Amino acid sequence: MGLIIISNREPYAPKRGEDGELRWVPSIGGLTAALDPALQHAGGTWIAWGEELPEISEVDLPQDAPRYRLKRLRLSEAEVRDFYYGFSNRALWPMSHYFIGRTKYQTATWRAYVNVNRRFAKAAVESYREGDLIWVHDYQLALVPRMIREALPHARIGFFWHIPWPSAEVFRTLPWDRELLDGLLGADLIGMHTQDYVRYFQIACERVLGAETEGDTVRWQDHISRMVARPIGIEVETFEELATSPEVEEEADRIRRTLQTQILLGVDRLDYTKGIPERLEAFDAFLDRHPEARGRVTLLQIAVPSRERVESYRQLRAQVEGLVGRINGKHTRDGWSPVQYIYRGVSREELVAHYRAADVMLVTPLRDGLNLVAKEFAASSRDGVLILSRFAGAADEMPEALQVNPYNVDGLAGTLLEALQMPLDEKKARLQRLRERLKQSDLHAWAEGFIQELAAT
Ligand code: ADQ
Repeated sequence: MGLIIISNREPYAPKRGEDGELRWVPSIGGLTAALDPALQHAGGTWIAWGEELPEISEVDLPQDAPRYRLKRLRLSEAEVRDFYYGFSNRALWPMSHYFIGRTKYQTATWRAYVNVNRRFAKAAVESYREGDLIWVHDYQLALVPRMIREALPHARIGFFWHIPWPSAEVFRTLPWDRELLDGLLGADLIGMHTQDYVRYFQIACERVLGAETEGDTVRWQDHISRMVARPIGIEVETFEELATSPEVEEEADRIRRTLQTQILLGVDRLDYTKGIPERLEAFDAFLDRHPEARGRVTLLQIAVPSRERVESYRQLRAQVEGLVGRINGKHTRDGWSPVQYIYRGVSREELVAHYRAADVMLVTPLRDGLNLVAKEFAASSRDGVLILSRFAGAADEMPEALQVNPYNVDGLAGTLLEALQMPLDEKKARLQRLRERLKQSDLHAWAEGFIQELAAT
């Protein structure tokens, strides 16, 4: 029995070294870390969009000891524009995160979405061998389960939706609400991060399709799909080891020595769902209210460039840079600036050194499917405090974090003070409980658990 993984992003990307040699470099992010080992173990195929060097259509991976085949779909410029930036990131992404005002529902981009989903499904059908398990990932590929099901009625198909599933009233604003649900319900097992998302999905199935739901199932057109709430985990030990390695400790010390203050940290893709402007406003309000903190606290915000071809992302960048400038202009004195802003991706070592150096981690999305940064910080920190939005899926599993409403700027400013003043033994106790829970369901358990359940359907 082999495994077929289907995702928009590929697990390894081709990079040409200075010597001209081609190397396949693992992609950053949880999906590769979780599924690459699983696929190496099972053997099979990974199907994804080959963004760099699209002329390479297939490769066996990992490069030095191949265990599975990566099939790379070549998307045309128009497909990238309409399927990826258009429908996935201007319709489904804002809608699922409750930003209806930012959606652009356009028939032309929907058509591209259908066509590209069909291409992914076709590639899966071609790769399929009797008994294989098929696991499709995320909102870019919601129609793929149905499309595969039509060609392979008896295949075992799983799907994981990595972003929030919104309330049915928000979901129903999508002009293709029926089609999307029907597409997903081609799967036998549908995973989401929280029980709430599962419940909202079932309500949408009832209202939009008139499907029957019972317990954790949805029955639609004589097929039963089972739902599972299974939040993704991280590689806890990898982060713990990295965090306590001499290089990372040294880098963390260097960050502390450079800043010479307590450190508040934010690490996000630069995305309007992540609540970065609200976080900056809260820090500004905090400095207004606590002049004694000036010169003693720095907010370090690391933002990874993201989806810059979409207008709202460019606007957000300008807004954030404007806010950083305004706050620094207002409070800077005697060689201290309140906000340090880094606009680029950083290496994992650098990232963990920042987690290690931080006194307080601010994870304050307005809406987030789960949020891996919160978990990575909890695994890496020595004695820091996690402030976590109640609108991140991870909040369910992390009651020891200081939970906040990110829309409440004054409330958040108050929580900052509480975090900065928290006694050491309380900080350690909270972190320890967080870490114990992270270990109970780490990244590999997440992937293996899902695959086992899919195999049992
Ligand atoms: P994302 O929206 O990308 O993921 P998140 O879960 O926080 O959000 O994952 C981001 C990843 O990128 C983390 O692993 C983090 O370490 C890394 N990262 C962030 N900033 C970085 C930087 N400056 N440099 C380098 N790396 C950086 C989507 C959903 C989430 C869900 C995940 C997984 O939106 O809600 O948790 O998928 O299902």
